[in-house]
Amino acid sequence: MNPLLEALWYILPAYFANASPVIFKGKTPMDFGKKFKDGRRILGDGKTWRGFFGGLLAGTLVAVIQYYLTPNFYGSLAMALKLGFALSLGALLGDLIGSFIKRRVGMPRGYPAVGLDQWGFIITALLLAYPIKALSTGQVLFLLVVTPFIHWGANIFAYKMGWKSVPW
Ligand code: CTP
Ligand code: MG
Ligand code: K
Repeated sequence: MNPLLEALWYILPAYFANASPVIFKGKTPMDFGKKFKDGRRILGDGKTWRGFFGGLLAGTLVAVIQYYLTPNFYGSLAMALKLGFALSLGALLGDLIGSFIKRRVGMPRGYPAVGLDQWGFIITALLLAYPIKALSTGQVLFLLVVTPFIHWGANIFAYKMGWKSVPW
């Protein structure tokens, strides 16, 4: 496989984990409506338990499907499961860290934070998955460059589909 295509194939579960909460979104917020010391919400209503676990499941499932399409890329189903789970958990945790930071600087839920929204989830996904299966430096840089564009494209698509109320 071309190394750049390989990098996109590798990161796919993280993209799905990050995007699917838009569809799975639930009601109970992960911070249970609680406020931080600064009087603002810890995470806000945009982060729900259902979205979190739905994203975790969707991302891991994507890796399982990928395994059956390209078994040699993963070597074993267990490897695909581990990698898919780590990428998904990383993506979702990065998104939570992003929301925590956004609330601390006073940005309301849904407010676009350029940089944080597009890179936060990918950096934590790469960090958690790296010990399981490493990418080359070139592949990591490639993903850092293309992810904001894919993120924007996916959000515009979700907006047009009526899944999101804002196109970012
Ligand atoms: N979502 C969810 N649970 C998550 C992550 C996302 O339910 N753990 C859903 C929410 O409905 C959220 C939507 O997916 O509004 C889009 O996610 P995102 O853009 O990350 O959230 P925002 O609403 O923009 O909130 P924030 O400002 O905190 O990023
Ligand atoms: Mg958002
Ligand atoms: K986000």
